[in-house]
Amino acid sequence: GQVFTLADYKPTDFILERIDLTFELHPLETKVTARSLFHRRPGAATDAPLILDGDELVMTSLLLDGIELARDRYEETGRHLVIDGLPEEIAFEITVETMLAPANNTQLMGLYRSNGVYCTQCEAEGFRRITYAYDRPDALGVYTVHIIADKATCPVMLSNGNCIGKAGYGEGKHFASWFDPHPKPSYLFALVAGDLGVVEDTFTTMSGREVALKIYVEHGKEPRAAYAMDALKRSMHWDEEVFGREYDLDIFMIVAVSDFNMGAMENKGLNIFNDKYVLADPETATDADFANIEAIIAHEYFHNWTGNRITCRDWFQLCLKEGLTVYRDHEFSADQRSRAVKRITEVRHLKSEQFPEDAGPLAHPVRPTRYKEINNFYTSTVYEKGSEVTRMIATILGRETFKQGMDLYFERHDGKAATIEDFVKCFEDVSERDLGQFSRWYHQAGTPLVSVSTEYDADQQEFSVSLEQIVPPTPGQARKEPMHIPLKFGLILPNGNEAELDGVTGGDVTEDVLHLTERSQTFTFTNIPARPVLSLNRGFSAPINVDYTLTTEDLTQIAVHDRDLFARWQALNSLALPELTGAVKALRKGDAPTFNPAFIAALLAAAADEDLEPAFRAQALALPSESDLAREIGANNDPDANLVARLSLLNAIGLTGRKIFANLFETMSSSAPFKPDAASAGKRALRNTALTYLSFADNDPTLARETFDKADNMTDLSHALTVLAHHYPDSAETAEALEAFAKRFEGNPLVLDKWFAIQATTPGPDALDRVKSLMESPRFNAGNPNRVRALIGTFAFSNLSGFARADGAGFAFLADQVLDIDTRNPQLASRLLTSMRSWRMLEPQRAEYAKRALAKIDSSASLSVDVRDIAERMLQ
Ligand code: B3K
Ligand code: ZN
Repeated sequence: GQVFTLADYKPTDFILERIDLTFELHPLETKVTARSLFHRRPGAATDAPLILDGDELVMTSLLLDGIELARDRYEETGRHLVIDGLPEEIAFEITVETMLAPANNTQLMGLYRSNGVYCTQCEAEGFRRITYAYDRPDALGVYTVHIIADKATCPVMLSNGNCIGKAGYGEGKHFASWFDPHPKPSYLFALVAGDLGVVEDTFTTMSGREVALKIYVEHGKEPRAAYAMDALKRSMHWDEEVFGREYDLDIFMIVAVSDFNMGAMENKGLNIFNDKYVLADPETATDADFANIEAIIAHEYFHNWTGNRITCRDWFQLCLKEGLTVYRDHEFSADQRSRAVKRITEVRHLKSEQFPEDAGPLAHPVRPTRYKEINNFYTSTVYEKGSEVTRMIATILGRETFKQGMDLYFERHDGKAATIEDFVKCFEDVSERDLGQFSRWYHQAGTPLVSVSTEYDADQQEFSVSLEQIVPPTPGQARKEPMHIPLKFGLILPNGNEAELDGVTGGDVTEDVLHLTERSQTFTFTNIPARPVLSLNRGFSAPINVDYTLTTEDLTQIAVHDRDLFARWQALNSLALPELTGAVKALRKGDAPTFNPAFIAALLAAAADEDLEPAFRAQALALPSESDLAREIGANNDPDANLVARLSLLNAIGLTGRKIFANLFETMSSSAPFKPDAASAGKRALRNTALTYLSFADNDPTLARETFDKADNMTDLSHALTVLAHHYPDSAETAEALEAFAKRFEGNPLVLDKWFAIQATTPGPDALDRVKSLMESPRFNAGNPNRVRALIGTFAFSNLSGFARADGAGFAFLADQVLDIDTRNPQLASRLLTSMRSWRMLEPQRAEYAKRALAKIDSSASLSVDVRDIAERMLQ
């Protein structure tokens, strides 16, 4: 397959000025006429041909300045349209007419139909499935779009920018014209046409302009868009307050569709969303759904500045818009909710998704330098680690200077396509700091490991911290240079107070940040009156692994006294991990696991501590996941032992803390009407966690069943169903509850997705048969990505013991599914396949089965580029 490399970047030979698109919509015969105005770039070769991108296009006509082009002037190569003999200096117009069949477009890239609605997805390279074009982010043009469609089936016709006209058009048809004044790359183009309901509101910007806000949903679902609308207005306000960014068109639209390959898309002025991230009400959405909707609405809106106004020069720079925009949405949610709890959920997510990616065959730098299929690089490394890198810049520079750097970035690059170097330069210029070493975070893959040891000299009253960093080898990068790692820290004295920092030698310390820049470095702090406990990487200031063996007493000191709540959670987590790994060791030797009562006591103390917010206590009680445990063990993993170890610890905690949990279950309940805010959600989370522990302690489904019957919101209902399905899979209570749930929500696909996901995550080897029989159920729909992800994706990504079962049947199943789905939707298939990214960490027998499944895929002759790329890298 073809490899694209950063080093090969070259500007286009021609400059696109504007493009006029006319769509005559029809499910099987949509005619697209694209008229583009180009001129030769000054300095480009005078005989250079115009080379436009295309993918599976049927071209029915090609004109140059309105005149049909002779057959010997152009060539269609399958992926390109090459036109020769174009003018040297004057601008010229190319008119391409193509025929599309949106109803047959199962890839969901380009123009397709979802539930009768025409919609588009162009990022990264979908526009070339609509017409021949410069389908690359550095080709910015001004778009005018005309849509012609049936009045009856498409009363709504939308595109980017502002609507400049709408009228009847022949029999039974009408047209609408849209003009977007902001030059944009093709990936931000969008079109929607169909019969949709709309929710409307307005927002007045900081300079007093009124913006019309519209959210389009299926008829009847309008009330479920209210929360998304509220989140949108809060996002618009926040971006003005915090980043000084104002919206720039008269209208902002969101359309929810039910068939979508990802979460949402930031098309200029016309965001298109997976309806999962728009629709919510207490009866059908969980607190997690509400939080996701808020975050994704914000994320796509924030792209208007970080992505759309300033876009990427090429796709290697993807993190320029994604990492930065994730950072912005994280900060937004932190301001809307509890900052510490938000940070804990982010870090949990980072560790369970990005860390395994960075430690396995798919590891790649935040800014990659080569790809075969760009869609395979919309990864948690580019997004989440990219966000962490931005966060570290803010940590190193401090809030104020970071803000100045952002302002400079907006000023310098507005309306342009930029690179990571451009971005970093802005922060260097405002801070006068050299960020050269820091930039290695963009270029070196792998999670750094920092080993820590400390020493206290009572006579000298000196405390020294020795740090050593190792960046592990990753595919294509055997040797790494030392990174600049900013570590927030504090020294906690025996009385629980923080030591005042007086002097330090051995390295750079700015306020509460210690800058590790050498491979190994010792920082010595003077005038420390008593042996302190080092609290390191507060707030997870750097995305690293830390090897630092603290005693239970020291960790408990942090867990109880740290003024950084995140660090308290982190300490509890560090206490839990050795309990789990110890239990795994015991189980694999055939012994019964035992647990340290001091850990359980510390955990229960946090659970019962009424000074702590409920959401934090729920997070503390949520033990490290099976995937965290697998990573901690590193090699030769037995997922069954990992599962049992974790269940045993839950059981021990449940038994010891039975009273506390019973009490929390009572006191955290509320008779007030449901509110989705963070404080109410925190109480529900703590109460539901208590239910989980109680059901462990009592080994009885009654309480879960009662909770299920009484629940008046989806958070409680789906949690109770999860407890029933996971802990009592074969009980009558569970069977009845599953049936009742499905019957009640038969007409609501998003809720049925939960029903599938809950059953797909029932632990243990039986899960596979369950998944297979659910696929046979009439409720399953292989054509809907949300449904496929809910059942097959959740099984493969989130059910480690079920998926990686000892006989390899889970892997074989996934291979067959990937091969089948790949024939319709390569992006969905390749994403599912990444669930096997940690296969080398399994014990040899399972790893062998995983390898066979991958080899089976790899040996298939008719793979998409997407799946082939993942399979190959996974086997390398
Ligand atoms: N930019 C889109 C993702 C496009 C994915 C293309 N395979 C959504 C987002 O990150 O906001
Ligand atoms: Zn994004």
